[in-house]
Amino acid sequence: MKTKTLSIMATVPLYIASLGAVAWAEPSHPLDSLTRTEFETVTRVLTEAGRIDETSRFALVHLAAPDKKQVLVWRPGEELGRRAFASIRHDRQMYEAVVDLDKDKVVSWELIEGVQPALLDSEWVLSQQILRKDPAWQAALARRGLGGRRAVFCFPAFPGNFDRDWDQGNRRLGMVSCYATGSDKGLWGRPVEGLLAVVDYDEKTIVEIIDTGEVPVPEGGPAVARNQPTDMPAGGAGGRRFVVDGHWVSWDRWQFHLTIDPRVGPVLSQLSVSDGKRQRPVMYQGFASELFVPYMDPNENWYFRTYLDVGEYGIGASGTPLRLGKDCPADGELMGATFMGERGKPSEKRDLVCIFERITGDAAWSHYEMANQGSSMRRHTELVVRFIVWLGNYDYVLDYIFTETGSLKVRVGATGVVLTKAVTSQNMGEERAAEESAYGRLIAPGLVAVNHDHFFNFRLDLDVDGRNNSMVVDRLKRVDLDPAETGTPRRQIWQVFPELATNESDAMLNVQLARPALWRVINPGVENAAGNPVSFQLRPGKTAMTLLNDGEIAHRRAGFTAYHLWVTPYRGDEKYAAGDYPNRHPGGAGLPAWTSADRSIENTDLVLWYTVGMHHVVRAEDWPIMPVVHHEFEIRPFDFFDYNPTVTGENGNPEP
Ligand SMILES: [Cu+2]
Repeated sequence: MKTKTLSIMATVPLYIASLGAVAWAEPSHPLDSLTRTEFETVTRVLTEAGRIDETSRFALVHLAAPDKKQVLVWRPGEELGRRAFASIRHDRQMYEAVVDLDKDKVVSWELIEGVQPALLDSEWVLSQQILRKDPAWQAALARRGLGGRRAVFCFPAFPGNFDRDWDQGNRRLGMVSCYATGSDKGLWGRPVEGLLAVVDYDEKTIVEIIDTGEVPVPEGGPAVARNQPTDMPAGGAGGRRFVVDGHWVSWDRWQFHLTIDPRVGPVLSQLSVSDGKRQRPVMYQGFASELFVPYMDPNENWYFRTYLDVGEYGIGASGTPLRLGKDCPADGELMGATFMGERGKPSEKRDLVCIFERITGDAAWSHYEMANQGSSMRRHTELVVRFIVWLGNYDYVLDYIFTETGSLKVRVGATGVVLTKAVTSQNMGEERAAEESAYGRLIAPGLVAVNHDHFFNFRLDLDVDGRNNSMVVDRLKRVDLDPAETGTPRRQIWQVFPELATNESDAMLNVQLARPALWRVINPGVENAAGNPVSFQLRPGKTAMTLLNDGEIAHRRAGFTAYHLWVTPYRGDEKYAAGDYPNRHPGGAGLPAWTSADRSIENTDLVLWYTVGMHHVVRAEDWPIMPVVHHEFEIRPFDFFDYNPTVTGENGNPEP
């Protein structure tokens, strides 16, 4: 392989070899998560500086990572430059602070006007309390034969922004709806339909009760939560081949840094692959930047359900604790995280991520050679970083999967309990059934599961053999031929026509079966043995396109769903596809705003934003618990290696 630019390969040292045993408590790399002591320092420094008091609420606290340039040249033993970012609600306003953890100093404190943080833990509690002491609400429950000893459990959700009277003034509002408890049938099949409270968390009052009439609480479905999980035996290749050392994970050719962020969940950084003696960078960072789940029912109790789960609720801190041998194979390894509590006290959440190796039973490749009647086959083995988040009723299994063939697959599994609406119809043969199920499907007596979408956006900061990359769209197009010219009777073929995306608008792309294209991030300065620029391809899998457009305010709030792929020049402060504060935002933030300048994306540091979509028309078999529906995409080497990286033996690669 020929290298045109100077020693890019030397920029990724093998940390694992150099660090030895890393104590969890002490950060040892600039991207390591904040430790308990560091969280405590944030609270102390901001308190001593007079910025916060006991009424302040921490909405988000995480590492303020050093500049990417500094991280890339950092070497073990050098200063880490530890800083924390904190987003704080104080006196009904939002502030952003940066605290220097080495110097115990407030670096910045800024008022951010007109924005709202994600849901605070205390607002869960308040949702119950505000309703419980409101006589009008209790009367509405009593009319339904509920309340008192027939208890309900209530869930807060955010109301979006629909330009209603109470959308003005940036009030801290939630929409609270309830489910009847006291049955062994499971909570989510027993909605208290037609009753909703708009609550003001600052005033601790109900702004409005939306009561569209009583619907009997359905009997619900069989409870599933108490089913014992079945055992998951060891999945490895006999003897564990992966190493977890502090935040660093290495397996086969792969090496990466792994942390768990309270907002986005797992963050994979500085991913690289070994190739002979070189360690070659592939991606600087990747994580789930937003999740949009709009429901498709215009009813007064349902229209606002257009959730932006990452920005409005946060998925990292809602990770399910995983169990070895139950939620992942027995020979996996678990990783936890420390998060800041809203009152400034950190707490540890254990076992949020499971790292494991598995032999899938698939073939990595296979061939039968006719000439010598020999067959060769390579088993497919992969390393999985698993994170499972529960968001009320729904659960998502998020797997980052590394393969020996050099690919990173991102797999999202939707599961859990679908959101249902109580109706009077018990069967589709009944008079009102068609009308009552117009926006969903009757999946059990008295229960309609409402149609909805899931759109998962991933921020993928690829650095293919270094930072200077370009985006190439290889378009496959039919070419009509003239037999008189070619001298053969063939009249049609397809050829590959590469197009360089020079600006952001060239890289707003959709998956289209009728207009096939390869999306590749190339390094124009590095060639493989055949003289082609090295690249990684983003290969979409099953996905869906939104059916909404800018005529709908909920769509404008999730403007990133307008395209499957966006490509932007790297900016450290552009992290979330729907913007920093999507909660109650009127729309247009994030990708649509950043790309409006149509910046250059040629031969520069690129960030890819890819959205995996799913239209969910619920079926009976999704009840009472939904079998996992997987959606997946792959980032795979394309002319990055000189040949199949799993070919062993005389070509010099290690034996499996
Ligand atoms: Cu769904």
